[in-house]
Amino acid sequence: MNRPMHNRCGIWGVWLAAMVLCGGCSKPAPVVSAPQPVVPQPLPSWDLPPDSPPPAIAPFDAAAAKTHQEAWAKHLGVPVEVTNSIGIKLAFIPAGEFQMGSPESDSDAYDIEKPQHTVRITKPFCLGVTEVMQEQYERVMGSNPSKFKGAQLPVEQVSWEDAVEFCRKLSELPAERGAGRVYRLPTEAEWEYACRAGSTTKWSFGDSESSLADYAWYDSNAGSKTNPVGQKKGNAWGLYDMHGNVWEWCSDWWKRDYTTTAVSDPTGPATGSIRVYRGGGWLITARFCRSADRDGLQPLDRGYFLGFRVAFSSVDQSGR
Ligand SMILES: [Ca+2]
Repeated sequence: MNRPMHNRCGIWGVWLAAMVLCGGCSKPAPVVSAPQPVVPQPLPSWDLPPDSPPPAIAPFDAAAAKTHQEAWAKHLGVPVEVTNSIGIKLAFIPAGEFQMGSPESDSDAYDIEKPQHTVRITKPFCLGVTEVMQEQYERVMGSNPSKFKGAQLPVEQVSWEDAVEFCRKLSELPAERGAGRVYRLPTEAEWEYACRAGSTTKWSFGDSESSLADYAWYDSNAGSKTNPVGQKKGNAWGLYDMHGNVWEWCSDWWKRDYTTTAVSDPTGPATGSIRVYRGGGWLITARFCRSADRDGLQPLDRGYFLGFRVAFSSVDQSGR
């Protein structure tokens, strides 16, 4: 196993080292700076066709999340949930806006989650309702690198490069080409937007850790292993295991500091040496399973805590 490089160091680095996943933290501890005031930088008004549904602008509750999802799917002539040719289910995620990162008021948040800033997702997309399962990975790639074996367990010990190659090969399957679905990893912003589903709390269901076991496999209930995907409660957009089970690669290069400026459809830095992963996992505490939690590893690193889910940009079948 390659040695993970991580970006939060401190407790996390020491803890990972204790798990024998890491020979120690090779990056210097981050310099803790005084919180900077967030200066609101509004985006221009939404420029949507007159017949478009309203964007899903957080905060909104679970009922409104479903309403936004269904209205946009109907508008574009696509299903709210689609099952692809190898059984991967993907949920439609509408266009919208949210506050990315953590507020200063969250005592669990790290500096790398700040400043909280406005992010607009202008392009609807579809996101796997679960992490990619081992049976799906093996069908496409012809191999299964996972430490914990099981057809419906999430694949792990996959590098970022492996995950991207899976997306490429999946996109080339005749049925997927015919459907016009080009798979990719979600951007970090898409991932958090989809995870929050309108929520502004630490986790998508609220701020109380006492409910996390209903939604996530983490150190308190996972039994020191991964668990079959989709067994816990989903979020308002029908996504499962966004908190816990395995961490999930995102497409972005790592950037330590967020912008204070509102941004549309951010894709991360143009270059870098570390890729982002999100969502917490089976071996970690609740704090690291929060919606805004983030970290990164080198693109060829692998770990039995790290998998992925796939996305594709929404295919408009409305003829517009
Ligand atoms: Ca997960």
